[in-house]
Amino acid sequence: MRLRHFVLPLAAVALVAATGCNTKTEDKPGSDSTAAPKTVGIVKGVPGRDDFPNASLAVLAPTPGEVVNADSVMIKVDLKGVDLGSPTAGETEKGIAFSKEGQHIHVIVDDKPYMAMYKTDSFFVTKLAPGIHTLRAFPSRSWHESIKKPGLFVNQTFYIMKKEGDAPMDMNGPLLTYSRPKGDYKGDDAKRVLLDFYLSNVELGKDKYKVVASVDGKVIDTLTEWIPYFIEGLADGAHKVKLELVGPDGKVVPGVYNSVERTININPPAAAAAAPSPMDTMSGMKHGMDTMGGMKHDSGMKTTAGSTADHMKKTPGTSDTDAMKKTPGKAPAGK
Ligand SMILES: [Cu+2]
Repeated sequence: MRLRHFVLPLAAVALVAATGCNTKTEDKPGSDSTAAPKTVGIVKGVPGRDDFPNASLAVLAPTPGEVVNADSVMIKVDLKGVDLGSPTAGETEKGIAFSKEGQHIHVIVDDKPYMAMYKTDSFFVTKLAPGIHTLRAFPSRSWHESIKKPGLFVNQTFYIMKKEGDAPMDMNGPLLTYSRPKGDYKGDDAKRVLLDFYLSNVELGKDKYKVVASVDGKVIDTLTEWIPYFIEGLADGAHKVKLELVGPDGKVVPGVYNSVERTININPPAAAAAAPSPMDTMSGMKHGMDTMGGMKHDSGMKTTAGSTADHMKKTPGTSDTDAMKKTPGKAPAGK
């Protein structure tokens, strides 16, 4: 009895000492010290609920193969089954970045990062070079996860000023469209960064096509499912995220869009973040800012008015005033 009493407190002391020690070692790497190296990993996400029965997307302008006689083009779409600007149910519980302006369409011109489109009929893309351009578009949830369903991906070409040039790749073959991550991520949003892409004419699988994801030049994971993923463990600073479509033969599928690398910023310094802050989720997207610039101010409208009028003339039945009426005042804030 006496011995037991003696041993117990000793054991308790030992236990406390051990626990204290463990806690200490656990605290060290897990603390917010930036010196601790982070391991970058990719984890599978749970695809967002399909709340979009019978949804469809079509681009009304420019029409496929249209020659636009201006260096800017107004993109008009017909979107059914997805309410633009509405929040997606569950957005606050995801613990990831989402647009407070709600659901939107990711519009991708050529090899640029996507632009977020919140209105179906007042979206200008400006400063386009003469010749051929590719246009891809698909709707996204407010947290930027694309809605992966047949009938929601638009993929077409149009021309600026002259019908010249070929698409930079076979747009009807296996096609990877990089969507996310993009831009700047701050605070809690930076802990889990959505990795999302669109696929056309291709199926992923262990013995099929795959998407190889690299961060800062190092392959992190080979993705065999068309679902959203998350990149975790990104240290503060700039990172290069690369997605490559790889065939069953293990080779990168030819085509410039099938191998895309973008730079994102994790908790950028306040000074660097200050400049693009009005764009927030659009930050880091010069292309998008250019695009939206023409829509926000009256002076901007004047810049595009002439070219729009030229463009609209070619479309019988659509008066300039109709096209212009919808734009002023209602321009999206650019997110
Ligand atoms: Cu988005």
